[in-house]
Amino acid sequence: MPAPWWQSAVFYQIYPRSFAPGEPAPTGDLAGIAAHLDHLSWLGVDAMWISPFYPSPQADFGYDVADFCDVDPAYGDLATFDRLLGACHERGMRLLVDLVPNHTSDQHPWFVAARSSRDDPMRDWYVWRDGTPDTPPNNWRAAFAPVPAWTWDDATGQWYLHQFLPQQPDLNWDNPEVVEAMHGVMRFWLDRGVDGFRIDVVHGIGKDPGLPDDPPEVAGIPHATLNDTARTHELIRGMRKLVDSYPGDRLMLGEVYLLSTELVAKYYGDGDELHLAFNFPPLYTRWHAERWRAQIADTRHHIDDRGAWPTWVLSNHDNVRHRSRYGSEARARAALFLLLGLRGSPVLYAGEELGLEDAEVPPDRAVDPGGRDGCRAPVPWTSAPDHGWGVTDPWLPWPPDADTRNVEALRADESSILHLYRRLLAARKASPALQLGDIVDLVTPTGVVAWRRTSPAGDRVVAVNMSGEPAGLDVAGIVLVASDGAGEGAPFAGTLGPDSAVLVDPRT
Ligand code: TEU
Repeated sequence: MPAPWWQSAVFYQIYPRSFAPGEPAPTGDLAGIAAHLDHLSWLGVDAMWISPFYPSPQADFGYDVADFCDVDPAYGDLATFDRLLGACHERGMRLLVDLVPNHTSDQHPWFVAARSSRDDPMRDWYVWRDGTPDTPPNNWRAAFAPVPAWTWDDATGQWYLHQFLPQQPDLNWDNPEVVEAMHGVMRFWLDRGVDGFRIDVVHGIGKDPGLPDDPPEVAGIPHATLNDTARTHELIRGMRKLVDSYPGDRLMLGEVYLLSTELVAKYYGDGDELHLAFNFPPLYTRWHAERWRAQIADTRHHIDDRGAWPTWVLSNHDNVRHRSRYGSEARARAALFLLLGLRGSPVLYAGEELGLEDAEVPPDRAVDPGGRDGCRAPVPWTSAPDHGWGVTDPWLPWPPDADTRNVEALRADESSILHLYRRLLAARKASPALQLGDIVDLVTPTGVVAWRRTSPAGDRVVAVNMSGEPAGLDVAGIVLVASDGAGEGAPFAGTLGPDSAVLVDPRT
């Protein structure tokens, strides 16, 4: 059987508010995405996932959903969505929407009804507990601020659970009506033709029925990073059955925000839960060869060895961009060889192909309750003062150096990081070894990680020098892509510069 499309695909995340507006505006929208599909085709990505664009009060910028089956007027409407999906498919690109099953907005009609009275038929769609206003039902902490994951509802005299903001009450997946309603949401988008879902905090949906306290040594960290119960696996299997009943290899790419690859791996089930899961420990690994070697081994041991397919991600809308974390463009360039060279499906975050750093957001411009504004700065498309947005002052400040670091300027410069992204994406697409091949570690000097990807169609060797010194490397072959662009097409000279990487065709 040929491998499903999502194993060889390169994914690209779009944060719709920050990508591009269709008409001049301070926030991006779906028409803006449709207008920039040329950029994605030119770059060579295969699939996109779009962060939430549903009607929302925007307390968590769309992750507080007030209607799962519509488009917020700020982003367009369902007809715009259908046009965007059609345009993606015409170009051979796939599209995932972001499913947010763990919680709704407190403005969602379900919660409005649930909150209206203890006797409301929807009361049990959420997690309520008795008590007194001074003592929450357990010690669970909410995300974003050091506050309880429970809010007291004075009118009805009970606590409700929210692993995130008080404006994001958790759904009660123990109620079969909730399961049916969320399956209905999935069918709504699958029937429209989406290629699958990125699933927000999917490990959060089942709750331990006893709601036990988190152990004291971890009680200070958000419960959302700890919630891990057997019940969730059952619920994911139910979602998987539904998704697999559709033709065309529809995909469930789950966000399992548990900071251990061993725990993440369990959410693949026995091939009957998530098709793919985000694995965040590598994202939190610093630029250090031995640490990366350990992460690569851990991923192989826990994910590949159970017959599952890994994913690799270094930036997203929740974390400081890796260009900023790693501290130099040279490292950001070399890091791409990890993303596209390791075995698994890479997920890129819009703007990383420009080498964008996080924006500096002054306190009076800060809007995110989780302090994540910097990585959500608008994508600069041109060198003009409005950077292609039609307004000079979008919802967040521009990222640094937007007058030179933008799509227009970097496309005109073949030595830019943008062209490096394009070359390495093309080299990956041309290589069955890089897309689907096995992976074998190579022995390397300190400071370097290197591996061989194997395939009957021809092997590939990838080497990344994470040290500040040049490193000698016993690899023979032709350099296909180099992170600094040097020596491409020529035999590998045997030395890798500091903070740099190469892709080599080892046939001599
Ligand atoms: O993120 C889940 C999550 O655990 C993160 O919020 C994480 O705790 C935080 O970003 C660390 O800085 C998902 C979405 O990706 C995020 O944008 C949402 O805010 C969150 O769920 C709630 O829906």
